[in-house]
Amino acid sequence: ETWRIGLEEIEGSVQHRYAERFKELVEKKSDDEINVQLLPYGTWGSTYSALYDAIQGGAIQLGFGSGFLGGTVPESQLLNLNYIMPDDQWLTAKVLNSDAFLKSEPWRQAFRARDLVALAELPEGNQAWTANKAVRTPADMKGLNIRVMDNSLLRATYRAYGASPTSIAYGELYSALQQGQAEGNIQPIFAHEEMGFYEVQDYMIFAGQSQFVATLIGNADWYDGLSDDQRAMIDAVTKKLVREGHDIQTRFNKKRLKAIRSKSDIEIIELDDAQRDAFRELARPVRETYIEEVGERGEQSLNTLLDAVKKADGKQ
Ligand code: 6CS
Repeated sequence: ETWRIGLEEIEGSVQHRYAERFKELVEKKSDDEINVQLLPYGTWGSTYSALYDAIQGGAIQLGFGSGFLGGTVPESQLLNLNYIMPDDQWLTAKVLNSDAFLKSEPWRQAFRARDLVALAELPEGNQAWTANKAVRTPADMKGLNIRVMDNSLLRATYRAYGASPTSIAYGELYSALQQGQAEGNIQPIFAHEEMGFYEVQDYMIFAGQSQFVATLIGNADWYDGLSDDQRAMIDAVTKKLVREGHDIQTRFNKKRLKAIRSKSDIEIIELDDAQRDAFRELARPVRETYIEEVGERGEQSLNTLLDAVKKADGKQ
């Protein structure tokens, strides 16, 4: 039996390392009855919607869905809202993978309604902005042609900051930045490095707005057709990979930040709390936009997440 897993990222990425570990664990636990095949970005077609379509249709059993998944599962845009998760990245990984959120009815149904199951959430690290100018305040972002993933909530968020967001495919982003079709970018550090984006940007800004989060999705019919033992195995593997996934992203992002610092003279700007608060305030009403655009199941998903965050924060 072969399970294929489609990745939104290239070899050497956080998704790829996670998938390698998923493969190792599944093959070992199944005594090699299951063979897991990794399909990195570029091997399954050129647009993310082709990947999600293939998973929905069952041609590919498993894969990752992040910012672009909003077109397929609108509720998933929840994971793109800014300033809703704790600053503590490990706490975020735990909350997103808790039964209270991941197995909650609204979240489950959002994926089921599109013939998908959400098996795990993979936070891939804090995202940094890059731009060809220094950004410290919303005024600095005014009119900035910043590239966002194709996701209406991200567009709404960056419009709220005053920017002019534009959506460009991941594979076309390097040349778009180089040629000035986009003046800014938003990525976790490892991606700024491995895709070379930092080479064509002058400033890197840490505003603490959100981690990059991808959902490990599976085809619902495929999942329902598995044996109970196989489903329990997936559960055990994804549970184990919550900690490992966090460790992978931490290691990758630390190392790649060092590499960026040593290979370039990009200027790194850390916003202080007051500067972050200015963006935090502007991001707040976008929660309402999410509810308006996505509807009741979106509102329930947001409330479930905010509840889970509050409980986890209180227990810290
Ligand atoms: O910005 C993007 O389009 C892509 N960035 C990362 C880090 N992963 C996949 C995503 O689609």
